[in-house]
Parts: sequence; structure tokens; C-alpha cells
Amino acid sequence: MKTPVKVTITGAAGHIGYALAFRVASGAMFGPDQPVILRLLEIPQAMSSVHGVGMELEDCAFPLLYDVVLTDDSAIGFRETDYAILIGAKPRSKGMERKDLIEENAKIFSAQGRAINNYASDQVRVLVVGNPANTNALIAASNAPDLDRKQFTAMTRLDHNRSLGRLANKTNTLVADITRMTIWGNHSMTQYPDIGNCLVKGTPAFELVSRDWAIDHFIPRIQRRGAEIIEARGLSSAASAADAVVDHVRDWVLGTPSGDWVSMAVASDGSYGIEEGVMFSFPVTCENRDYEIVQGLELDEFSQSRLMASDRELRKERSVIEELLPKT
Ligand code: NAX
Repeated sequence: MKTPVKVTITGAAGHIGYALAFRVASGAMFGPDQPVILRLLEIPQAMSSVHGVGMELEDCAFPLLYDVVLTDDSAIGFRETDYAILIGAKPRSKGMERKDLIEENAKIFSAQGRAINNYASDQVRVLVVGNPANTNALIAASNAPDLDRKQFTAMTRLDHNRSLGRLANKTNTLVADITRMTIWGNHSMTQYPDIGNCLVKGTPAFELVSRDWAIDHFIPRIQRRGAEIIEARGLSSAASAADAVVDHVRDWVLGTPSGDWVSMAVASDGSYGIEEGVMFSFPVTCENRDYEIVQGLELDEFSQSRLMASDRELRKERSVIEELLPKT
């Protein structure tokens, strides 16, 4: 058996954390021969609830689960961790402006960035899920000066998977028949789900669906899918979000299939004219816990304008928390 990997999940008593912990413990994330140690990090008010999660994990008797640590202390939660999955975030309360939401979360994620810098493995890989995910990832990475920016990512995989599901449904194919889906930009209403490079059983998607369908139906549906789920369930996406976390980390670690890519929000290196440093969702290929932004894709005027709109929004979000970013 391999040495166990340590996985920290913040907000583990919440909806997504609860759906995720069991899948990680079952081996869905790292494979059937990789033991795991879970560190479930919560706020003091949720410790009773997270103890219940710990009890249920014990009751599952997962052979791959070597240990579970329940804590509200980030020094313990992130100690030597290999993977930090940051889900816990301050939700938007009634009357709260988006600016206030960004500022409140910036405090949480700057503290967690510092804790990861100080306590985690120097090879840690970080995935930010809590919203506003891209900007939270930016502030966490900025507060971890000893780590590489490439160790920090934010999640747009749920949007990516939603897009695969929708296109498969429309073309009456299987999601496994579709490659090269891309989500560009922010995990927000400005995200750009792009099927311009998609192949469906090897055929360009735009030979099977019209551009009008993409613009008038597909893009807005993906952008509003979260609200659609809330309307139907009365609760926000949880199982599908946890599933997207599993997919994101699994592909980052084990690699993307040849000829395909996935969407991850990562620090821009200036590719496609996006402001350097902002956490922007790009098509990426992964290998050995590393990623590369796919280069050289052709973007028409429509696509360019969508990317720029999301870039503008991310710069604006960054300007809200500029003062909280450590000076370099
Ligand atoms: P819940 O409110 O059910 O759970 C959040 C949990 O985080 C709670 O148990 C809370 O006690 C804990 N928490 C809060 N602050 C914490 C801190 N400083 N340290 C540790 N734990 C803390 O929310 P849930 O439905 O699980 O959603 C969690 C976050 O994911 C939200 O910000 C949500 O907006 C975001 N999402 C992001 C998605 C993405 O694709 N990037 C999609 C799903 C989801 O909307």
C-alpha cells in the first residue's frame, strides 16, 4: 500500500463538504490503492455537526480511510497536508452587497492562505470552491509567499461538467463522446462556456448545433444553472459540486486524457490577453500534479468579448481586496 495522502476539507459540515468527504474516503479521488487521511476543518459553531460527519465516516468502515481529524484549528487542519480543499466560506446574507461579500471572504481566505503557507506540505495543491472562488483563490495564493502560484486553483469544473451534460443532451450523445469543452473566466454570470472547440464523436460541435442555440440557450442556461437547481431543490448544488471537486483534483493529480482538456481557474500568465495574475478559468491539460494552459486556440470576436468581460469583472473584484493583498 502507498503512503496515505492528507486531504484537508474546510467547511466539511456543510452541504458540499458532507457530500465530498465520503467520496474522498471511498477512493473516488485518488484511486483504489491510495489510502487517505482526512482533516475536516470547521468553525467552532459547527464542530458538533462535523463530529457527526466523523462518526458516519467511521460507520462506513472505508478500507482506504486511515484516519480522520476533526478540528477548528487551522494549524492542525492544514499541518503537512497534501491537498487543501477550501469550501467553507461566508454566505451572502440578506442586504449584503457583493463588495461586502468579497471583503468578508477575503479575510477568511487570506488567513487560510497564511496557514497553508506555514503548515501545509511545501508541495500542497489547493482547490478553492467557496465563493467568490476565483478571487478567494487569488487572495489565498497571495498570502502564501513560499508557495508557487501554480499550487493554487479555483473550481469551474462544475460549470464544465454542466456544459458537457447539456451538449450531450442536445446532440443525443454521451458525455464520454464529447471532448475539448472549455469554461473561460470567472465562476460567475460572466463565465463563458465555449463549445467552439468541442468535438462530438470527433465532429465539431458547430456542425451539429447552431451558433444561435449556443448564444441564446446554451450559454445562459449554464450561467444560470446554479439558480435553476436552487429553484428546483430549494437548496444549492451539493452532490454535483462535490463530484466536480473529485474530478478537478483527480485530473490534476492523475492527468487528463490525451487529446482532451479540462477547465480550471488558475493564475493567468497573460495567455489570451488576460491580465496576468488574476485567477481565470482556462482550458488546461494536467500531468503529475501540474497543469499547462492550452495555447493557440482561435477565438472569434464574440469569444474575445466574452473573455474580456470576465477579465474586467475579475480585475474589479481584485480592486475591492487590493488593500488586503500583501505588498510585494
Ligand atoms: P454551506 O453553508 O452548506 O457550508 C459551508 C460550511 O463552511 C459551513 O459548515 C460553515 O460552518 C463552514 N465555514 C464557514 N466559514 C468557515 C471557515 N472560515 N473555516 C472553515 N469552515 C467554514 O455551503 P455549501 O453549500 O457547502 O457551499 C460552500 C461554498 O461553495 C459556498 O461559498 C458556495 O457559494 C460555493 N460553491 C461554489 C461552487 C463552484 O463551482 N466554485 C459551486 C457550488 C457552491 O455554490
